[in-house]
Amino acid sequence: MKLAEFTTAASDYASHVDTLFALLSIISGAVVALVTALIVIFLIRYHRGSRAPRGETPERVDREIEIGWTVATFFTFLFLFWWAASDQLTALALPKDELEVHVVAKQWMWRIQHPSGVREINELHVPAHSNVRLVMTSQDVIHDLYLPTMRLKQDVLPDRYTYLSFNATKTGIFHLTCAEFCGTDHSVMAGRLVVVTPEEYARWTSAQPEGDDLAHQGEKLFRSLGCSGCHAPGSTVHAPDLHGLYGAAVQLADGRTVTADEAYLRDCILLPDKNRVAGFPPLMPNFSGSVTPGQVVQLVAYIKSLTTQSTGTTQGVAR
Ligand code: HEC
Ligand SMILES: [Cu+2]
Repeated sequence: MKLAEFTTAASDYASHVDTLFALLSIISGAVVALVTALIVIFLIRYHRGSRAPRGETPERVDREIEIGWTVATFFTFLFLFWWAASDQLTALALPKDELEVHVVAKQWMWRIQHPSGVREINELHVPAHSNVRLVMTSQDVIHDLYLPTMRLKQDVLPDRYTYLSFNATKTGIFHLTCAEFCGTDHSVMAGRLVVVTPEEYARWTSAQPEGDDLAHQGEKLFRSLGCSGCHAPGSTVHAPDLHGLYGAAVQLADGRTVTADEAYLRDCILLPDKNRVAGFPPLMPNFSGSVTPGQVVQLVAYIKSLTTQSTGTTQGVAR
């Protein structure tokens, strides 16, 4: 299969962006044409020595023209703003029952981890007609994931999660690049977005050995890093039970109440001082020097699976 053109629109959202772009081009073109035409007309009509009347325009006409064009432009821009904003908001609203794929950027490659545990580098396989959500972080500097055929672009930052959601409507091979100058080899930090049918995707991920998905990898780390020593039921340290934590509201020692989302879980591991849980001794150690971003992804997947276990951790793959 050939790499598709940058200009291919491979999702409904991409088509919306294209429509908006065409509309903006038409409006801009019309304004350029109008201004140019007026310049030329006035140039000819009022050239030196012409007999065109040069008296003052009546005040009423002046005012009407002034109000007319101000109101017209105002509403045109308001309409464009509404149009663009509603498209953008639809793209940002995270769809339900999505396939969550983790992306870790580093100089100069993209590391991808699927919920089934399958990993790939500089290639992102996704099923067509499925809501895909990318959960992205960087291991070093600021990168930016750019999927031109989806008309999507998002900064990928160290120590933070950012997200991109899309639903590919076309199968094929598309561009995937870094759109933020990130060092010497920035220009080679490119890859391929491979959109396959859901059946092919399921076949592709199930080639991975059983029990090696992200959550299981995280569970192993949870033991080897000693987390379980404190967090397991019956440990001598008074540490919170992590079952049912994901998505729940957590009361913090400083009085804040926060929702335990991915960013929160990540912060608990890397920046424990930021979120001390109320009612527990502040004993959660800082793991920022001893775990890689990839391992944090696995730990977070494991902690999430403690809540979503009934539905299984590899759900969302073979849909
Ligand atoms: C020395 C014991 C100890 C170890 C080891 C430890 N923790 Fe903790 N952890 C705690 C305590 C105590 C708290 C609650 C108080 C606080 O926030 O410091 C906590 C809080 C947490 C929270 C927030 C829980 C909540 O209810 O909001 C998470 C998530 C967490 N730990 C994950 C981990 C992970 C992952 C590891 C291994 C990489 C780990 N912990 C290792 C003691 C520990
Ligand atoms: Cu980059």
